[in-house]
Amino acid sequence: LLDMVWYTASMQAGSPVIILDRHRLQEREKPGLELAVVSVPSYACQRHTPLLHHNTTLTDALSILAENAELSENEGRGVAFRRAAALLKSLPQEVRGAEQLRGLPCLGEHSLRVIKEVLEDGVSHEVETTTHSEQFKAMKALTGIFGVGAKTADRWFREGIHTPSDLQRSGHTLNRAQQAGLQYYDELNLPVTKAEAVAIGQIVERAVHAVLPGAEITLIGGFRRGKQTGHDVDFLITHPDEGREEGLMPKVVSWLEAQGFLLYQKTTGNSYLESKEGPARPASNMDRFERCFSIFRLSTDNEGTEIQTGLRSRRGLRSRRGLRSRRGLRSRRGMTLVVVGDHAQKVSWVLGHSQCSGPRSWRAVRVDLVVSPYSQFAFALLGWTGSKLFERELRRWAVHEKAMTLSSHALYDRKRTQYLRASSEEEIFTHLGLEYIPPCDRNA
Ligand code: DCT
Ligand code: MG
Repeated sequence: LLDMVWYTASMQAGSPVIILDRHRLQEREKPGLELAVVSVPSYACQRHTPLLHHNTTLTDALSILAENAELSENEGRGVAFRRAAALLKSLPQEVRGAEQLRGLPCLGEHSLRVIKEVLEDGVSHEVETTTHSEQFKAMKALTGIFGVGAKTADRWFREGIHTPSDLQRSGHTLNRAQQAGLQYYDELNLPVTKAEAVAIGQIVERAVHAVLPGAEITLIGGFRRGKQTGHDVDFLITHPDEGREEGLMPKVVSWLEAQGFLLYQKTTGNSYLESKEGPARPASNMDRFERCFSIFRLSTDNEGTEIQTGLRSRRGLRSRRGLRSRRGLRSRRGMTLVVVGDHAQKVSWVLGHSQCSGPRSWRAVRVDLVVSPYSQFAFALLGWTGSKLFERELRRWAVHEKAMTLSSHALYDRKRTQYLRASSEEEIFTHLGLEYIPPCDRNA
């Protein structure tokens, strides 16, 4: 029985499926505990979804179709594939036959068809066609440029632009984010490792503590869920004395820029005001925290934990090489130096990507910084830990099952017409009537 970790208790359509939970089975071995059976709930925020699971072949196939739907701006279809994939990720055993899926929630007709095909033939025709499609490849390549969304990519694709190189040749006017996205394209599409995230965390901590001692910095996003790589690094910053965090970001950004750590940054101010916001769900799921989208210049030199600052190396370059002009200067090692950055007095010197002829001692990394008032910290932490689908499911659960509105700022109870305060994620799960799911099990 212990080997039968999960099974469908009833083959009758519509009846709840019973699974034996592996964790609880282990618990059962402790004397005095009853064998526990649990049903597979339909909201991802009711389930434990670990990072490593047993159905990657199936979830990879569904994720490609989800991505294609999202790139085609078919959000509903994308979410349907993501929900189906998330359900499979939460199962404690590999699915070997479609009959095992009978009665499980979240599996729409289309997803089931794809799953059956993969189980029977090893591949799905639709997935194969998608991955080989010129449009899908081009849309992935173009939206892989920082600052380029599906709408813009689609417009360019229709003009015959399929790759970043095509875009470079096209002579299109690009905004500042897109210029940086193109300049650091290859690096920004390389996964960021946990070690790099930790190194950036040390820099962020130095910057934040330099301008606001006592502030707290938390690594959020995928790394908080236990991922070993990510597409960016996300940090949440707060201060126990509410109000001290106001206007923090411009000071942090100035410190980082002065030290030469930023290749690009765009800061937006905090526009959330509970009294004005009202309980209604914001039009967009985007939160209104003070936020900085940036590209960091991370040293890859082996200098132990000491990170070389950009300023030091820049000063060194200038003085050693006697650089006078600011554009297109040739260094002694034959590398071309290119100037980036907004402020003439805070110019960052970087080795031109295409002209670089020798090894470089740093890489570009996408970093998101978010500042939250202390009283909203638990909501911000929950909202920024992800996964995206887990967050979506939490908000859906709140609205449909609890008549509540959840955002990264607050939780509002529509029946009691009041905000529900919380100082920890656990309290928010309790308000929502949900079992607490730790970050490592939010990988839906
Ligand atoms: N988020 C969300 N909805 C979005 C975008 C983001 O709820 N539309 C939340 C969930 C994750 C968090 O913000 C950080 O976003 P990302 O960095 O995009 O996600 P990630 O899980 O950290 O993924 P990666 O590891 O690739 O960075
Ligand atoms: Mg992230």
